[in-house]
Order: sequence, then structure tokens, then C-alpha cells
Amino acid sequence: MSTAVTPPPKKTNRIGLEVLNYRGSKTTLCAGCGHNAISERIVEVFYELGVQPWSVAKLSGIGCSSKSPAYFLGLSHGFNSVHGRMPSVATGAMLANRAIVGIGVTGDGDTASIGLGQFMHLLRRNLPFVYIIENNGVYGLTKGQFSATADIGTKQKSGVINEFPPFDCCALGLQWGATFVARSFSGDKKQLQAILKGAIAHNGLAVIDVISPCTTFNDHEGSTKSYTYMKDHEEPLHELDFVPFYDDIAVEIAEGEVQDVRMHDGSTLRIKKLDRDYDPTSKFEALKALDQAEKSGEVLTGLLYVDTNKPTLMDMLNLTDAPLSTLPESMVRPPKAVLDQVMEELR
Ligand SMILES: Cc1ncc(C[n+]2csc(CCOP(=O)(O)OP(=O)(O)O)c2C)c(N)n1
Ligand code: SF4
Ligand SMILES: [Mg+2]
Repeated sequence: MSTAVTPPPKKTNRIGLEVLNYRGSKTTLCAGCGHNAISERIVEVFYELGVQPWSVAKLSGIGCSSKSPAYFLGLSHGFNSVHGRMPSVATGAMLANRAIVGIGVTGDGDTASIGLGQFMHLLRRNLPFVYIIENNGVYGLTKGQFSATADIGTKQKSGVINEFPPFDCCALGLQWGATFVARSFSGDKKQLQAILKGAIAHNGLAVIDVISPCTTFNDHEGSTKSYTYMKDHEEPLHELDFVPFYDDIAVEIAEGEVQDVRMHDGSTLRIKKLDRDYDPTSKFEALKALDQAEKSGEVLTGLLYVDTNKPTLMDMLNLTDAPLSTLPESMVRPPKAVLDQVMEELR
């Protein structure tokens, strides 16, 4: 008589894949680095949403943060670009294939120092793209120099104090055109998952600034990007829940307690009030809240701003619904007679 035990069925998502299919290579980042926690959240949300990994393009610049796409979504397309230049590569990739889900991972140095010009132009174009800034206030890969997001008065490991005012990437995003702006903390699992899901469902540029402590160079006393500082100063604006389009949302909720934001794909981002009234559809309110938080040393987290109506770059360029990369050459290349005519007109 056989004594073989049938193994339990493997847990799969709605498209029949296991979480393993969403993982990448083993991380080479330092133990405890906030960037590793963010990679884990990315794996979880793509698995939970049942996104086909081969329909995703992951892009990055240079830095410890920019190395991290190697550690998630191993079956996706990937491009590790030049320091600070990911936005232009991402714009090209997304224009070539608008059907793809685009996700970029960058650092505070990559975005707010060398890449600031590229970041600003990405903002004004409202490209449908998830742009994650893994913000540790330093250049981790090159041994911990201050980046342009380091707060005034924050102390380097060597004792040097930063005297320059920081760029707040969320404030820049708000002012220059991003249509989904959020801040989170790598240690806030539930909030970061909901924000990432909302960003993936959003049709427009989603900027997510995630405070992500660098355990090797910026996790000491006197740093405002350390685990201890974040645990003491994180101030969630609200509680977030994400209800995907394929789930039933029929839950009894008392009036005034939640604000539902309907996303492009039919999903809902459900915002539950905490102890303050906050309307994430008001840009003015978002900027005011950030300004007050900066003065009080709080780190506001949650969905700061969302606008689901603004035209995207695809709308502005009048792109065909079919991705350009799928069109035959006869449709994307003008025939010789037309090119000859253009040349004639330029004479
Ligand atoms: C054009 C160019 N300039 C400078 C560098 C050196 N460099 C590599 S990573 C880096 C900063 C990385 O900081 P950040 O983007 O914050 O990423 P982190 O390592 O902190 O995650 C710098 C200055 C480079 N690789 N290329
Ligand atoms: S140096 Fe800092 S940012 Fe880089 S992997 Fe180590 S802890 Fe992370
Ligand atoms: Mg950094």
C-alpha cells in the first residue's frame, strides 16, 4: 500500500502564478537596507494584483536603489540606465509600448541631484508611470555623502552638519504636474502596499517618495532619515485600502468616514479618515500640509494628492490605442513619395 502524501496545492494568484514568479535575484544590498523592504512590497503587490510580470517594464538609474530592480520581477523587462537619466529612457519605452506597466526605481541622489532636470520634465508630461524614489538622504552607493533631500541640520556619520535646504520631491511633484503624489516609509508595510497598488492603477504619473533608511551610512542619531527618527515622526494622513476592480466593494461604511477615489481601471482607493480632515484632491491643501510638516519636523505619509482627470502624455500626443511597437512598418513609416514631398517643401 502506498504511503505517499499528496502535497498541498500551490498558492497562486488570479492568473495562476505563484509569488515565486514575481521574485528576482537574491539581494546584494546591506542587511536592513530600506530598499530591500520596498522590493518585497513590489513583489507582493504585483503578485496580489495578478499583473502579468512579462507586461511590466522596470527601469532605474544608478545607485543602491537603482540596483534593486534586479531583486524583483525577474520575468519582467528591465533597463538599468545612466545616473539620473531614467526618466527619458522610461518616456521612450512607454511611448513605444503604452500597454506595458512601467515602474521606475530611483534614489534621492539619482532624482534630486544629478537627475533633477530629467525629473522636472517627467513631471510636466504626466507620463503614465510609477516613479518610486527610495529616499535615504544620502548617496549610499558612493559612501554616504549628503544628497539634495537631506534636511537642514541633519548630521553625517562623520559629524558634518548639512546646512543646505532640501528639495522635497513630493512638493516638486505637486507643483510641476504629477497626478498621484504619495509619501511612505519602507517600514510601513500596509500603507506602502496600498499606495503602490493605487499607483499601478493610476493613469498618469505617480510619484512615490519612500523614506528608506540606509543602515550603513545614515541610520544614526542626528539623521532625519533613520529608522528611529521615522518611528518617532511618521504622521500618517489617513489609512488607505485598495480594492481592485475584480473584487466586490460592497461594505457598509458610515457616511463621512471614507473618501473613495475611483481609479482608471475600475479599482478603488479607499481613504479612511484619521484624526485630521484631509482632501487629497486639493493641491493647495497638500502643499500647505507639507509646509506645516516641514516646520514641525513631522514626516507626513499617505496619499498627498490625486487627480484622475488630467490628460496624459499619450492623450496629448494623440497616440493610437494599439501600442506603436505592434504596428506594421507600413503604418509607422511614411512611404517614399511622402518623404520626397516633404524634402521638396523644405527646398
Ligand atoms: C554620471 C555619474 N556621476 C556620478 C556617478 C557616481 N554615483 C553613483 S551612484 C551615486 C549616488 C547614488 O545615490 P542615490 O541615487 O541616492 O542612491 P542610493 O545609493 O542612496 O540608493 C553617484 C553620485 C555615476 N555613477 N555616474
Ligand atoms: S549602503 Fe546604504 S543604501 Fe546602499 S545597500 Fe547599504 S544600506 Fe542600502
Ligand atoms: Mg540615496
